Amino acid sequence: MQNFSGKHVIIIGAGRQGTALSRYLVEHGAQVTLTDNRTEDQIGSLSDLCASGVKLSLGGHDPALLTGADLLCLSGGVSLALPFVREATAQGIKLSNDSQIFLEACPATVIGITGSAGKSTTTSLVGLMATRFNEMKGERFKVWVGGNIGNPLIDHVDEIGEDDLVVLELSSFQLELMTRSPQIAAVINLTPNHLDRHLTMEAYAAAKANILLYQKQGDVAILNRDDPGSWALQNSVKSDLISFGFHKPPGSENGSYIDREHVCLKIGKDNLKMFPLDWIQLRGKHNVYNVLAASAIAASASLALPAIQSAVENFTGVPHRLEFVREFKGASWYNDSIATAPERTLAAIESFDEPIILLLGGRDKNLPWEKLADVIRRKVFRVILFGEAADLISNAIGPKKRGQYLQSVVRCATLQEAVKTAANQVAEGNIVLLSPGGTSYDAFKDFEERGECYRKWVNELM
Ligand code: UMA
Repeated sequence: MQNFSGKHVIIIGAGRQGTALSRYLVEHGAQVTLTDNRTEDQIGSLSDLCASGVKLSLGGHDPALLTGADLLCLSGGVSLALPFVREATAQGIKLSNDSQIFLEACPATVIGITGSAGKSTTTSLVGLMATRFNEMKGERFKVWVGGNIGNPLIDHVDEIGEDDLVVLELSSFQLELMTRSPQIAAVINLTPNHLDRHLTMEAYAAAKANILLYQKQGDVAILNRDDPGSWALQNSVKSDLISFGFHKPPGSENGSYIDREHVCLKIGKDNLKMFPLDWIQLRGKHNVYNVLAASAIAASASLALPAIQSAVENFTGVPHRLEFVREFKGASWYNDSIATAPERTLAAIESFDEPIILLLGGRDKNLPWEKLADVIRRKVFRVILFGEAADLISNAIGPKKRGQYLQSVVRCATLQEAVKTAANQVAEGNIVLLSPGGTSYDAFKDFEERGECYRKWVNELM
């Protein structure tokens, strides 16, 4: 639906996506009602939106709003299983969201990036590669980076020109109901995540597959050869496939890989040495994959090699993702608040060789903890648990076994208490790592607020 004039649109969720979409739709002539479970006291002032003509219906979702509605738009945090959404579907009201409407309206080439982990790092790095390329070309176009990374781009779609380049991070929540795919679409990995929302791995994978399903001939799909979840999506590829992985793509396949300590690219019969691995400034094997992914994506968007090289050399990462906070008591303290699934904590642990004091907890998403618990027993020196999932994780780790590397598991009520406990336990040469494995929603607005609080409390330690 692209002519919104006079259409009755209901938007659920007065967060970043919902407010941005409300502004866009009202400017395009729609009659917009924004509804949220929370009250205005809880959300904060929405007077600017009201002044622009958006109607508010707060403190719940009144089913009467659906009468006469043409379209219902969902924010990422809103489940398709919500009774209000089910009722709309039963009444035949079309569902959409900010990303779908963005892709329908955007005149530029869009690079869409999704995955279970590393989306924001890969999106930011591709954004930097595109920016460097643009600088080298004399800034002839604009680069737009946004989406699930934090800033919905729907607000800016009218400013975007045909020759611009968009790098868009997409979540499974956004993809779940999309029927439009970006011209360049990457699924960088696929491991269990958000199963509290999608319920099954099949449903989660099906949501992710939508990034590929609506591509056309001439588009490009990017998949990870070494990740079974991503690689299994080959059946959904409708376009040219470029892949990435540690080993050279076999036969006639194209993609990025590692050879003799260099990231390389194979396209047809050509093998290009792109840059040495030691240019990568990020820690961990998972970040080497993110760089391989970004290099394959950039190459498929025809970004020149010097731009790719310059971005890799200068990229130091994204806040809350294995972010170095400070040295204290001779130990290095890291903030990996983005790790809201056990798999992500696993990747963080694998990034260090030093003794780790791990701050673990938050809210569980109905994910399995056993694999992480096993690695913790073998590779983590001390664990400090906090938040709602503390008991669950403690049970998964189990009682101390003879000969295990893990020395202690301590339980704290809050993250702040966990930071103080870590400060008492820490010794020179340790790594103190907040990589919680659970979401922040038991105690914080989101993972960013949790990461910012952690950073503040760590910086206050004396
Ligand atoms: N709400 C309702 N009814 C409901 C559920 C929620 O009214 O049944 C309301 C809440 O009261 C709240 C609003 O909806 O006011 C929250 O919506 P939201 O959580 O979608 O918040 P936004 O600020 O719009 O954030 C969303 C993304 N959030 C989610 O997908 C959960 C942000 O990703 C994204 O950065 C932002 O849009 C900009 O695009 C966050 C995230 O955790 C960081 N994403 C997940 C991930 O990366 O794994 C998917």
